[in-house]
Amino acid sequence: MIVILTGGTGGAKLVQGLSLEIDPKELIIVCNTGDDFITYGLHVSPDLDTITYTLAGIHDPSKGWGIKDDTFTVLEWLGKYGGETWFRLGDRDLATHIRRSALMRQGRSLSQVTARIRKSLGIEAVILPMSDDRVETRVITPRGEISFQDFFVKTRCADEVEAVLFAGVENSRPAPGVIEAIREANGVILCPSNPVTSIGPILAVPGVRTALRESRAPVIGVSPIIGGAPVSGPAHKLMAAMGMEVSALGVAKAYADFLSTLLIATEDGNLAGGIRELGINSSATSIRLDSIMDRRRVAHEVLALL
Ligand code: FO1
Repeated sequence: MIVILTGGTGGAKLVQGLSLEIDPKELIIVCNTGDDFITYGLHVSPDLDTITYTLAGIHDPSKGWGIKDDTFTVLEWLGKYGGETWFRLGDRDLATHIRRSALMRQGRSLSQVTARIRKSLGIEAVILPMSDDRVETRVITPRGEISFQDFFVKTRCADEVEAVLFAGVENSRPAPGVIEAIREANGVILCPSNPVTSIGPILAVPGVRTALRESRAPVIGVSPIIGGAPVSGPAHKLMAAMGMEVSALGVAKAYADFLSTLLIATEDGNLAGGIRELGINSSATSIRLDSIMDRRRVAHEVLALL
């Protein structure tokens, strides 16, 4: 059994490759929920949904989020009534949010609802939120504290970042099954997701980091940084704001207390010595995940390292 820790868009590419290289029944995927927010009274869980849609084969590969061929009629009409439209919720995607929110209002937990949705879509891999408790990633900017979606989507990462915090994390508990999965795993994989806002919140849930440190299974990471620049998204801005070096070495340092091996880009091969000094092995290869073939190949290499 393999446990995968992931965020949304970047991580989903490796998750897709892994699901094609190994029996999906052997995968337990733990997703970041720090990006979750409420809009129009609906609970939006972007990373859970990106992983779910990817494994169901209904994701939109061009946008990296949402459902392929979705339409935006409801959003258009909300706009006509003066509603906010900066967060592009598609019509089909809205069905997920309506169903999730209705079940949660009836008292179901986020992990129970996530299980129902993935089973409805025929997904065999287990998908778990990092926590059933509300943890909210907040970005501290010169104009004040804003939500992650406000930073990421509404203002397109334009704000200067002073710090990032995970509101509510201290009192959160790992979702049922998360710690047990890490303890019993034959291997743990950290996707090439943003170390601050995708993997960071998962590691901040009390008990998760300790379980990784104590795990007897190898923990393999794939670097989200190639040659000093993130493969996608604002990782550089967020890592720099948190005092991290924006490189595969910086990523290795962030995970140094539990990582066995970091898969890095061929062009970052010169960082292997520094990573080695942290007590972490590294393996340099092409880690771009653009095509399905790339995703399968990198997944295969990660599984071989395990
Ligand atoms: N990302 C955007 O850049 N613009 C959007 O309008 C947008 C809508 C959206 C709707 C549903 C969903 O599940 C995700 C959505 N995302 C959108 C992606 C998402 O918010 C981010 O990629 C993640 O939070 C970062 O992992």
